[in-house]
Amino acid sequence: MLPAISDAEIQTYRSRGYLLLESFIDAGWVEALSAKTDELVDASRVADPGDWRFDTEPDHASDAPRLRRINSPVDVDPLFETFSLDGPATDIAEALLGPDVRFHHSKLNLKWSDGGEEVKWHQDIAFWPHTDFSPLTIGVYLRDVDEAMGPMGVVPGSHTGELFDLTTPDGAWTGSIRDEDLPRARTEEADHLVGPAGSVTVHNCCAVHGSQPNGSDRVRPLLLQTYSRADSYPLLGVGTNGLGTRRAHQVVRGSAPDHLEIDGRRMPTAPDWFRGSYTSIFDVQQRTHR
Ligand SMILES: O=C(O)CCC(=O)C(=O)O
Repeated sequence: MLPAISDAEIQTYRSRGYLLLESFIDAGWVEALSAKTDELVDASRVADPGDWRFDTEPDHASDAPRLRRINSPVDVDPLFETFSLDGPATDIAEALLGPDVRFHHSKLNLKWSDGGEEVKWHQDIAFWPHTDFSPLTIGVYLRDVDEAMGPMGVVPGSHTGELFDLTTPDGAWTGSIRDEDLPRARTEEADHLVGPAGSVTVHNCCAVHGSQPNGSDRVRPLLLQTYSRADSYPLLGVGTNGLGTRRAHQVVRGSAPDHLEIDGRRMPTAPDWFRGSYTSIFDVQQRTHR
């Protein structure tokens, strides 16, 4: 199969740490994903407060929904599951990371009209440390997105630069780069990625990125899915936004490695125990043949 994106695009991702692929996803997919998103927004009107699927703004109401995010869409509907685990987004991940690719998590950031909240400058790797820096996030705009809508902004080349603390000086987690560090993060150089519905953003886990509030009268749905190389492991199982579901961490292209190299030593990998296959050392040792 031909790679989903060109060699030049792959080189651009490697050197700049991000990509914009305008109008990349075909209209059929965009319409289907968008219709499903509308259905879920309707479901949020009558959902119980605290429904795990929805992250809402404080003034969300049944007659005037204001969603920040739909959590883990792959666990919410099979359409999102196919798109992220064996669809066009997986194809892009394979072109950039392949042949062996692991899925980490997904989310659908709505950024509602008339003031949908900003995402402050940050680097994703601090939220979910991995054993390498291969993780990347692929975003798909489900509507046309312009500058006024708080598009994804990424600082070119920041993926190979300083890794910033996302805490206060006394160590409290803020999830954003400290104000005094922002000049070093060169955020004024950010490229704000706009494009028609179906446009794709890709950013590396170390790239400094963020987005402004949505000042327009249109919602800005951005479907985000994160992948890594299959031999990259999330540390402490953290970072699927608290949802360590069956789908998280699965290998979606190629196969899982049977060995890893750590500190220059080759060691065997363990099965994916989080899938529920672990019983106990007694059980597994007595059950298996030598
Ligand atoms: O939705 C956005 O504009 C940025 C999202 C983001 O950076 C994140 O959720 O980590």
